[in-house]
Amino acid sequence: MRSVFVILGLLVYTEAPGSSALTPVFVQKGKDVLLEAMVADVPKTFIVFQWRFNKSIALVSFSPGGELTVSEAYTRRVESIGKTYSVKLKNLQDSDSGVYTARVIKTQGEQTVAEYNVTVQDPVAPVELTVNSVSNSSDSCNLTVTCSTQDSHHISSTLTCDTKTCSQEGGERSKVTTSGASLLVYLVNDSIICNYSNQVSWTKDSKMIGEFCRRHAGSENLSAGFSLCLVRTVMFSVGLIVMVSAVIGVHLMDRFNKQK
Ligand SMILES: *[C@@H]1O[C@H](CO)[C@@H](O)[C@H](O)[C@H]1NC(C)=O
Ligand SMILES: *[C@@H]1O[C@H](CO)[C@@H](O)[C@H](O)[C@H]1NC(C)=O
Ligand SMILES: *[C@@H]1O[C@H](CO)[C@@H](O)[C@H](O)[C@H]1NC(C)=O
Ligand SMILES: *[C@@H]1O[C@H](CO)[C@@H](O)[C@H](O)[C@H]1NC(C)=O
Ligand SMILES: *[C@@H]1O[C@H](CO)[C@@H](O)[C@H](O)[C@H]1NC(C)=O
Ligand SMILES: *[C@@H]1O[C@H](CO)[C@@H](O)[C@H](O)[C@H]1NC(C)=O
Ligand SMILES: CC(=O)N[C@H]1CO[C@H](CO)[C@@H](O)[C@@H]1O
Repeated sequence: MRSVFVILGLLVYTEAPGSSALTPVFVQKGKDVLLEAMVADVPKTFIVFQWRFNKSIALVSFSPGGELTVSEAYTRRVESIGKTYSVKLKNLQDSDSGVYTARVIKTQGEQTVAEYNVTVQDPVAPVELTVNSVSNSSDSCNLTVTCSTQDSHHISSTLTCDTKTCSQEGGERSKVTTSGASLLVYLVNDSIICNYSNQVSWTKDSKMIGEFCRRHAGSENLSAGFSLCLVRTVMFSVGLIVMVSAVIGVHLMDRFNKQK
């Protein structure tokens, strides 16, 4: 009889953690995180409602009356949100990365009601996109660019332009760093863009291709060329009209004088 009880207890215990999914949450270092208890799941009668870190470390406990007890290690870092059993953990540091679990302890066992996998990340470092080399001719222009991050990651890419469009050799270039940030170099319209990002932040740098390949792609180039041509035509026409008018004027004046 006793062994049946133990087996049942084990069943309840092993089944409970699977009852709620582990939700991934990314937080920027120094910011706060809201740990929401799925309040609808909280049974009416329980002994204690508890938030734990990495299964073993207690953060806070709520009594059925809603009374809050904050563990010593978390004093002034935890705030309860209304009467919902949800808590806000403030000023997160790297050591706060881990699994946060809300558990309801009842006379007949424990139940997990919410579970979060919190990852604390630093914002990504600034990036700089540099043009390493330009080779151009009358009908093509090639560029090699390198994107460097201030934390020493690099990625290079080669661009080939004909008189109308530019393309990136091998398509978009990307790289994922060991800390999980991704570095991406890609072409949009007539700019080459480098984007360094993680789950909490991103930085970018970009260059207009037109700065390096004058005759080639670049939305200004063709329209600029066109407007330059227009200006020349207008100026030439105005000049011609002035000259013709002058000639006619002189001629008319001459005739007028002769008639006199
Ligand atoms: C919490 O668990 C994570 C892995 O889930 C581990 O990386 C981290 O060091 C643990 N933190 C503490 C304080 O135990
Ligand atoms: C929590 O998320 C981090 C980052 O995505 C991952 O590396 C880790 O394996 C996750 N931990 C658990 C227990 O799922
Ligand atoms: C640019 O690259 C293309 C393809 O690799 C090549 O055909 C072209 O000659 C190059 N142009 C210049 C100016 O180097
Ligand atoms: C190629 O680049 C050089 C240096 O930037 C520039 O002086 C030259 O005019 C360019 N040639 C063409 C055909 O665009
Ligand atoms: C690219 O050009 C199109 C058309 O001019 C514009 O609508 C779009 O916003 C541009 N994209 C970017 C990323 O600048
Ligand atoms: C850079 O990448 C991040 C993450 O993918 C994205 O949210 C952001 O809009 C991108 N920035 C630019 C300028 O494309
Ligand atoms: C080569 C190229 O893309 N040229 C652009 C120059 O400007 C015109 C008018 O704005 C654009 O239509 C072209 O795409």
